[in-house]
Formats: sequence, C-alpha cells, structure tokens
Amino acid sequence: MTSLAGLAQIVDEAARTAVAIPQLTDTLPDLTVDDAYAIQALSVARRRARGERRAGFKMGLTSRAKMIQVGVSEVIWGRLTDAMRLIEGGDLHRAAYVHPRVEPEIAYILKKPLEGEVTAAEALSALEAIAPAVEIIDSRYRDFKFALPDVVADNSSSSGFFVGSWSSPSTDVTNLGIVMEVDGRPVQIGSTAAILGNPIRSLVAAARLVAKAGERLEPGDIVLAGGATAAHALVPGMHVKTTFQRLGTVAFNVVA
Ligand code: OOG
Ligand code: MG
Repeated sequence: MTSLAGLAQIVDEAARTAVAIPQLTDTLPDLTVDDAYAIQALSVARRRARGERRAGFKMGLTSRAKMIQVGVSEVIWGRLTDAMRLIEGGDLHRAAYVHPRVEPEIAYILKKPLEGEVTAAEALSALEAIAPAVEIIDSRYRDFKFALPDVVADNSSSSGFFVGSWSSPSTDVTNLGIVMEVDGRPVQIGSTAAILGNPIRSLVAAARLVAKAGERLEPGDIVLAGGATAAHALVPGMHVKTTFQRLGTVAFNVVA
C-alpha cells in the first residue's frame, strides 16, 4: 500500500515533469476524498519546499457546464501558488503542461480573513478587489479522465492562472456576459451567473471547505471562483482573449 506521501510525490512529479499518469483510483479504488485532500496538501507542501509561495485557492466544478464536461458533480477546491500565476498579455508554454485547457473565471482578492461558515454579505465585505481571470487547468491523468478522489489529489487540476485588471470590490459581478475567443472566433460564451448562480457563493463555499482542512482564507489570498463555461483545449499558435462585461479582458498567446 503506497503511503499518502508516496502518492503526493507521484502527482507532484507528474505536474512538475508534465508526464501523464494513470488514475490513482485504478489501483486504489477505495481511496477516499479525505485521503485525496491529504495527498493534495502533501503535494503542495512539496512545491512550497521548492520555494513556491502561497497565492490562494481555486474552486472547481462550481458550474453545470464544468460538471458535465468532466463527469464529476461535486464542488472541489485546490491550492494556488505564485509560480502558477502567469502574466496577462504574455505567453503560455504548451510544453510545460500535459494537456492544458483554459476556462473563464472570476478572481477575488481578500483584505480580511474568512473562516468557516460565513454569509455572502461577510464574504463581500472581506473583498479587496475583483478581477476577470482565466484558469489554465491541466489534469495529470491520462486523457483528462478522473474520478473525484483523483482530481482532488491532483490539486483539482490547478496549473496556472491569468488575472486581468482589478475592479472595485463593490462591482456587481452576479450576471456578467463572458465571451472567450480563439484567434478572434468565439469558442465559449457564458455568464458569471453560471457559477453557483452567483460567484460570491463560491467564495462562501471556499471559506467553508478550506476550514474543513483546518485552514482559512487570509488577507492577500486570491480565490478563483471556478469556470463559468466548459474549458477549451490549448494548442500552440492560439491567441486566446476573454472579454468580461464591465470587468475587461484577459488575453494570452500559446507558444510551443
Ligand atoms: C477540474 C478542475 C475544475 C473549475 O473551474 O471548474 C475547475 C477539471 O476540470 O480538471 O478548475
Ligand atoms: Mg477552474
């Protein structure tokens, strides 16, 4: 029986070297979601030991479109580090990933801690700012196929994120149109309302779920609310531009 630390090493190495691995549940069908979060924490601790710094958290599977695309219908979360942050307007290096996809999200940054059961009003009053964002997800599992414990252990497919310009925390982002274009052609169209009906609910859920792991959201943490649409596969040569009503755009180029 492989230890949780051994499994953390497997998922961390797969991410570090961009080499796909079989699903953990292929050989460990009884792996629990609690074990998976423990593996995630241990794998992110390995990143921290290599010098990466805490940047916040990402929520996942907070929209129907995302749940349907990956066949898992449970809200999940993962940890972000500074090394995952990419420069808006810059390049994404395809070779650093197994099979990257992009999805439109909302980014929150906090000025106050949030811990455990909080109301939407408390979550809103803890905000420093809100920005348009896109997440780069990259499952380390072959063919981007996984069960719930697999994806949680794999840090919920976290691999990168781009954040656009920060807006006032009072900006109403409950129902804003989103258009994601590749080379000027729309590939995903949606609304921030697809995120749990209102993306602030994702921040409320983050505070609650992270507390179950004995952690809290801290001032300075970025929280990604989860993809509002299905994710789009990335290929070198693509220019990806996502426009969010009221909030602005987030763009990048995919290079080899
Ligand atoms: C799991 C991560 C989901 C989101 O925004 O829904 C996620 C995956 O799709 O690989 O990041
Ligand atoms: Mg996401």
